[in-house]
Formats: sequence, C-alpha cells, structure tokens
Amino acid sequence: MDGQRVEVPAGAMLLAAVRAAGRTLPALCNDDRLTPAASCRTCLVSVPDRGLVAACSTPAEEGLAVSVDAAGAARKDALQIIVEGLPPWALEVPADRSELVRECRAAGVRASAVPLPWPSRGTDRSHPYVKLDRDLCIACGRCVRVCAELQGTFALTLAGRGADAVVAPGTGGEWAASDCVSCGACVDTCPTGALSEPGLLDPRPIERRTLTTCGFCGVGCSLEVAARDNGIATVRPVDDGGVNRGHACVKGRFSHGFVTSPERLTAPLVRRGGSLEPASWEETIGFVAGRLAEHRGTEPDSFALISSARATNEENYLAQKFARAVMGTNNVDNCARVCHAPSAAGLAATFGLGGGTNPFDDLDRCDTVLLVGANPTHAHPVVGSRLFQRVVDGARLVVVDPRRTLLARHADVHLRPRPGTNVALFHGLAHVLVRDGLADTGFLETHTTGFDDLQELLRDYPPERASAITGVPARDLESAARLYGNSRAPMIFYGLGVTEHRHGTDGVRALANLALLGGAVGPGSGGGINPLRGQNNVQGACDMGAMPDALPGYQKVLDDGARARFSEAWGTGISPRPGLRIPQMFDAARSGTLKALWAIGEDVLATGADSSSVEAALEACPLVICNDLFLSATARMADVVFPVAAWLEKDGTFVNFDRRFQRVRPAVRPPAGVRTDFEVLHAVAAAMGADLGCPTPEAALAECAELAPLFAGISHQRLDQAGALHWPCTSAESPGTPRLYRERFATPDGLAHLAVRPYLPPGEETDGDFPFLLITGRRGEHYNTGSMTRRTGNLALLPQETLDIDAADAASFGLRNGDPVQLTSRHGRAVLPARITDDVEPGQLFAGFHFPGAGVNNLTSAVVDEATGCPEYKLTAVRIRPAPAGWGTASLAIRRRDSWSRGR
Ligand SMILES: Nc1nc2c(c(=O)[nH]1)N[C@H]1C(S)=C(S)[C@@H](COP(=O)(O)OP(=O)(O)OC[C@H]3O[C@@H](n4cnc5c(=O)[nH]c(N)nc54)[C@H](O)[C@@H]3O)O[C@H]1N2
Ligand SMILES: Nc1nc2c(c(=O)[nH]1)N[C@H]1C(S)=C(S)[C@@H](COP(=O)(O)OP(=O)(O)OC[C@H]3O[C@@H](n4cnc5c(=O)[nH]c(N)nc54)[C@H](O)[C@@H]3O)O[C@H]1N2
Ligand code: SF4
Ligand code: FES
Ligand SMILES: [Mo]
Repeated sequence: MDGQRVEVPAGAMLLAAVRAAGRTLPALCNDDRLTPAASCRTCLVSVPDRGLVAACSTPAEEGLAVSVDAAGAARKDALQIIVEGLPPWALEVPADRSELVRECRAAGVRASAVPLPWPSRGTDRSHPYVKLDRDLCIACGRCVRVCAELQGTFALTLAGRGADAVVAPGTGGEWAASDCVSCGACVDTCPTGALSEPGLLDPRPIERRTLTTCGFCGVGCSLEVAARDNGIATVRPVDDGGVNRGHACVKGRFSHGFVTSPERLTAPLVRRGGSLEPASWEETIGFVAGRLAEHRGTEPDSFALISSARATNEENYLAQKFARAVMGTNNVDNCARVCHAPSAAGLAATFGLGGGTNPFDDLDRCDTVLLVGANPTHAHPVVGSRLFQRVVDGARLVVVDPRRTLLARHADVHLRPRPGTNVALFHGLAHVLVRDGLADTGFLETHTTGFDDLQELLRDYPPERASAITGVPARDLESAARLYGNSRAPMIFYGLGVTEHRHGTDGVRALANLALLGGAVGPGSGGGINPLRGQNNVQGACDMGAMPDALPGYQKVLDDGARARFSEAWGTGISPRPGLRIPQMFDAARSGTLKALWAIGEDVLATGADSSSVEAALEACPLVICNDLFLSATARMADVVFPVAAWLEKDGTFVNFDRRFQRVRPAVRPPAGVRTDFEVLHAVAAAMGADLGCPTPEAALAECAELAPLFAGISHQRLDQAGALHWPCTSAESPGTPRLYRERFATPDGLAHLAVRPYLPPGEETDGDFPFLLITGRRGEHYNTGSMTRRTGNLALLPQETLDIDAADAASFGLRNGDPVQLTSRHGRAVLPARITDDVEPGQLFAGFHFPGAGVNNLTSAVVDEATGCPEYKLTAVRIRPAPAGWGTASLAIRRRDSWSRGR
C-alpha cells in the first residue's frame, strides 16, 4: 500500500487493506455488512497492469502493490460527478448526517454551479418515521441492499435509469403503503441524508448520548439515545458485541414518542367517592403504607404483588424483597406466568436450569434451525432478520406453526399442526428419529435418563397417528425429522406457540426430548435450544426471584438453607409457604381471602385470559394498587395509582433472552411528578417503618449478587466495563457462561431427564356451536397492551386490530376486507374487522391483543397449563358472523399490504 506492507485475512477486499494501513477512502456505495455494489467509483485505487479499480470490490492478493495516492484525482472526479447530479443544497446537509458532505470536504469538492430553480423530484413524507428527499438520492443502493440482505424485507428498489435513478418502494406508490417494516436500517446507511427521520431534521444540537438497552422485547438490542432539551431526538442501534449487531426494529428504533405523551400520569391517583383523584405523593404513600400494614404477616396471606417484567432487575429484586421481607409473603409473581413459565419449569426439569442454552451468535455455526411456535419477524424482529440471513446463507429451516408466517414462507419444511397438538407432533418426529437410527444412542446412554421409557411411549406415535392428531401430512413429518436428524449442529428456537397451552410444559419437555435426540444440546453438541423470551426483562424478573416458589437466583422457597441465608441477610423471617401464582391470586381475590393486590407494570385486566373473571377479581379485592405510566385498564379499576418512569428514564439492568445482563441507563429525566418503581417501593416500605436497604440500583444488584451464587460475579461496575455478562457468572473473575452444559447437565445427577408424557387434548375443542379455532398473538407494530406503541407514530402504521381469516371462510360469510365480524366464544364477545389472508388455515382465525378496546381477551378461556398456570391463549373455540351494521368497530380501510408476513 504505497510502499507499506499490509496483511488482511484471506478474502478481504482492498478497502479493508486500505483501512488496515491506517488510511481512509470515500466509499459511498459501500456498507461493510452488505455485498458490494461497486457503483459509485469513489473508492478507486491504482493497481499495476489493471489501472484504477474499486477498492470495495477488488479482493486483496498476496504481494499486490496498491496505490491510494495515485488515484486521488480519480476519486475526486468520481465525487465531483456525483455532486454535479445533485442540487447545491446537497452539500449543505449537516456533516454529521452526510457521508457525502464529509468526503467532499475532505477532497475539496464543491457544490455544482447549476442555475436555480432546481427541477425537484420531490419528497415522500407519507411515513411517520422515514422521510425521502429524492433530490439527495445518489442511487448508491445501500438502502435497497440493507433492506433485502440485513432486514430481509425487500421493500425497496432503484426506480428509473441513469441519472434519474432513485430509491422507491418496490410496490410503487407511497412509502407508508409499501412493504417497509420501519426498522430504520435504510436511514442509518444512507450516505447523503436522502433518507432521514423526524429527529434528524431538527437543527438544534444533540446534548447527550446515552448507551442503553431496549425496553420492549427480550432480544435486548443495544441502543444509543441522542437527547436534547430533555427530549429524545433519535435512537440508533449500536454494534457493541451485543445481539443486534447494529440493527433494531421499529419499536426500539422509533417508538419512543410515548415518553412525552400528554396522557402520561404525573401525579398519584387515589380513589375518592368512586373516582380516581390526584393526590400528593406524601399523602398517597402514607395511605398505602397504612392500608398495607393491615396485611403484614396475615394467614392466609392477604397481600399479593405482581412484579413487572418491563421494570429493571433492581426493581424486581426490591419488589420481591418488599413482598417477602416487609409483607411476610411469597405471593409474588410476574408475567412469565402467562408467557414462558412452562419454559422455566420444563427446561429446568430436563436440563437443570430454566434458561436458553446458547448465545444467539451460535446461530452462525448451526446448519439447521427448528423454529417452533414463534414468529420472530414480528415479535423478535432482529432475531427474525438474523434467522433469515442464516437461511439465505445456507442453513436449513423447519418451521412448526399453524400459520404461514414470513419465515415459514422461507422454510424447507413447514409443518402446520392443529393448535394444541404440539406434543403429538414432537413425539411423531421423535418416533422417526429413533426408528431411522438418527438418534445418537451413545450420547443418550451417557448423558440422559429415561430413554427406554421414552422409546416405549414413542411406539404409540408412528407418523400416521401423529398425523391423524395434528393434521400434518405424515410425509412432511418424515422429511422434517430427516432434515433435523441429519443435521450436524441443529438449533431450536421456540415461542408461545409451545408454552401458552393447557399442556405447555409437556410441550416444552417433548421439544427438549427432540433437542436431546437430535444432539442439539449438552456435552459435545453444536447447537442449542432457546426459548424466545418475550418481555425486555422477563428473564430478569424470574432471575431476581419475582416468583412465588423461588428466591433470587432460583433458590427454592422450600429449601430451608436458602431461606435461612435470606433471613439472615435481611434480618427477618422468610415464609416457608410458596406463594400464589397470578391466576391463583385472582381466585383468592374472588373467594375473598386476598384483600390487597399491588400490580406493578402489568395490565392484568387487558392481558389476562378471560377478562371478565379478572375484572371480577379486581372488583372483589378491597385494595388494588397499580404502578404505571398510563391509566391502563387495570389502573382504571385500582384504588391507588402511582405514576412511574419508563425504561428510557431509568438506571439498572435487564437480562435478555439468552441470559445476558445488560445496562439500562437514563437517557432523559422523567416528567415532573413521576418517580421510578424503585423509589416507590422504598418510600412505601419506609412509611411502614421498614428499611429495604440497598438505596441505589447498583447496591440492589450488589446485594442480589451476594445472595444468589448464579449472579455472584455480576455488578454495574463490571457491566459498564464488559458491556454484557451471561449468567451463570459465579465470581468476579468469571467471564460468564454463554453456553450451558458443556461438561454436564445442571441436574443433581448431571444427566438430562427425558420426559415421558403422552399427548393430551387441549382445553378447548371446536364443536357445532363454536366451529372456528382462534389463535391470538403478536403484530410487529404494537407491543402487548399497546400502552406505549399506540401512543407513537406506530398507530399510523397499524391503526386497529384485525381478524385474520382465510378467503374461503370469509366468502362463506359474505365478508370482505374490513367488514366488522362478531366473534363469540364460550367466555365472551368481541368485534374485529376482517383481514382476508392466506396466513391462516381454513377453520382457523388469528388476532392480536394490542388494542384492549377490541376485547380479544374477553374471548380467551381461563384454561391454564396444568404444571405452571400459564393460560391457553393460543386456542379458543369461537363462532363468527358479520356484525350488524354500526356494531363495535367502524369498517376499516385496510390501507396496506401486510408486509410483515408477505416476503418475496
Ligand atoms: N411487536 C411485538 N413484539 C413482541 C411482543 C408484542 O406484543 N409485539 N410481545 C413480547 C412478548 S411478551 C412475547 S412473550 C414474545 C412472543 O413472541 P412469539 O412467541 O413469537 O409470539 P406469538 O405471536 O404470540 O406466538 C407465536 C406463534 O405461535 C403460533 N402457534 C399458536 N398455536 C400453536 C401451536 O399449537 N403450535 C405451534 N407450533 N405454534 C402455535 C402462532 O401462530 C404464532 O405464529 O414477543 C415479544 N415481542
Ligand atoms: N390473548 C392473548 N393475551 C396475552 C398474550 C397472548 O399471546 N394472547 N400474551 C401474554 C403475554 S406473553 C404477556 S408477557 C402479557 C403481557 O401483558 P402486560 O405485561 O400486561 O403488557 P405490557 O403492555 O407489556 O405492560 C403492562 C403495563 O406496564 C406498563 N409499563 C411499561 N413499563 C413500565 C415500567 O417500567 N414500570 C411500570 N410500573 N409499568 C410499566 C405499561 O404502560 C403497561 O400498561 O400478555 C399476555 N396476554
Ligand atoms: S428487536 Fe426487540 S430489543 Fe431489539 S429494538 Fe426491537 S423491540 Fe427492541
Ligand atoms: S464504494 Fe466502491 S464503488 Fe462505491
Ligand atoms: Mo410475554
């Protein structure tokens, strides 16, 4: 390189060699994450015998003599040609937003002297988050490639030829009506500012940049929040070695507007004469402390606390400590109960620990993915994109989902079991593995128990029988089993389609059998089994002991030794009775034994199953306290509401789905009058004359680390240095444990315990009165109750819930897109506009639950998983009919294609 010797890995391009030499080059059409386009010619270098070549796309060779210096004029010309095609103000875009401006300044290239007025190609401002200024587009195609290759969406194209070429939605028409899923990757890669977002267009300077972890889903993306004037300007994904590698989704990237919503609660509310009235903090804390004092150490326990998987570890630690040390009860639970409690129970029973087994990056080494009952394209979009990339790179994909999700469209085999029949399907697959000699019997003999009994059970599940129960053709089942069984390093990812069933824990255990039979987990394996845990900190809420049967770090309430350690540290007795689970709390309220319920950051009325029974429980409970940012459905029924801070305003840590502790840092101050859950718990305890200790989040995690061996080596200080640590991390020297079970399983005998559980029918069946099966789940644009995402521009992206229905079913009721449909289950009613789609099978329906007003959870039943109490949200028998005119919802103009499920 101009006389300097440079070494780069085999296969690297000259651009990498230039950088390795400590030099820089413009490279306007290049993004290191994408295949080179080599179209802009701004990266030219000179090579003997070949002359000028594009450094971005010319492979480095042993002994090649390259000159950067000799091509300086050519690069300047290339920049000049690009600038000639742009209006003069292209170089007035602030330099921090335009790579083009920076390169032109560095090369001394000035704006073209074109006569004004410029014949403008116009802007597209249809989308709430992405603005296109066509005049600034240089057709480098980075946005088009990032959308296809990284995000996996193919929403964009280059339209027009030559100098007229400009980025455009592939569907034609406006951006907002396109296939765009609003991940923001195009804005981030655009080198000119042609693509921008609202926060970038405000000229005021950024005052503060804060590195934090996304507070929506369990992927746990690293984000940098730029703030000015105590307001959020932009949120950008960061590549700091975390899961997201610089990518994000519409929620983490753009959905922060809720923070400044005028509907934010800013004063405590207390019920007086039937209505909730604002009250002072002092008065409210005093009132709550006085009322809760009546329920300390009662028998049976008359107080229960629901802790928040949205809140930090430190807040969850304090919440369970409040319940146990101040109130004397183990009645503490969190939304894992309604989500992945069957994973915690099932994985712990089989392997010893209740978490996923592998770091997500192991995906890069795996050759087959088995994706079961999960729709990461919507629910864990960054994971969805990486799965898609892996499949494009050659991994095989088997999807098990009754619906045709986007990844199912890319799968080698898509099995569509009737909802509620997973156990039979998994046994059918296991049968074929054993029958065809695809199971590693050597491994099974050395590292597992129960193989003989399992083989006995599997005799009852030949493909024909599994097929009869599940509706999956036996041929497909055989080919899926062979694909999976022949893979070298399979990885299993799964979601609520496995857990939210009457036999959810059996489903997890039967799937864990498949992991063992296929060599996906344990000593010598190449893959893993990972539940795609939902909430940003649901793993952490469980880790911190916000569970009725476990103290922090999964130490059992029933274990005398564990209780003694906590008693001594906290200076108070710990009740030896495991507490109530969330559904049992509601039972106790209805039967009159539960007299005070504190729900922190969980809108149980909106998201619990069978809403009318939850409503009855809240009505029957004499004191309901609620912490929330907004007046949620539950808050509306509460006696006291504390207004609290959101993740963007808080200090602490979250644990993501692959067991990584990551820091959460306040990017903005909460609105005046708002406190954190941490402060509220402290204040109430203090007013009751109790000291919870650990005055700061840092001290709370330190106390937890002292008491829970699994987290002994984790501290804020270490996380600030290391970025992330996977538990188990048992000492200050431990680097953490991204991969579990490398030597042995974590059960007492070190062996994995194969489960021998027969298929049992689900809680709900269809019949003549209720002939359709309704599945409920997620939409990419909205998050759970939608309390946050509905208060952002996402509402423009998806303004209403819909009922997904197959075309023939719709036709048989004379339904067109947008027509209101009345649904009736054995438990309640709802009205939703129809959306005709081939995502769902005939006889099945699908709806999200992000618009509580739509009443979807009036329909779902109170049936729960027999082992853990997780509701059977994934299937409800319903009947439908066109809703009478003017009923419930206005007819919805379906304004866009469903790009989230319609990949190409
Ligand atoms: N955008 C967005 N992201 C979210 C959330 C959100 O609300 N919105 N919520 C977060 C939370 S709390 C969670 S827990 C996760 C959930 O993430 P996922 O588990 O991916 O979410 P779901 O859409 O509820 O369900 C997944 C799939 O299960 C399938 N399914 C239903 N019944 C069965 C069955 O019997 N067998 C099989 N094999 N599959 C079945 C459904 O068709 C659906 O495609 O998402 C998190 N991320
Ligand atoms: N039909 C159907 N119902 C379901 C499901 C399904 O698939 N189908 N899935 C279930 C699952 S998996 C889950 S996890 C639940 C989720 O149900 P919820 O946990 O009830 O839903 P969220 O909207 O995530 O959050 C609840 C509340 O917390 C508030 N909040 C956000 N951040 C904070 C914070 O830091 N502190 C406090 N105090 N409050 C905060 C929000 O404003 C919101 O009102 O829904 C369940 N319900
Ligand atoms: S994938 Fe999950 S963690 Fe990442 S930005 Fe989206 S919501 Fe946040
Ligand atoms: S960056 Fe090499 S040709 Fe554009
Ligand atoms: Mo969840």
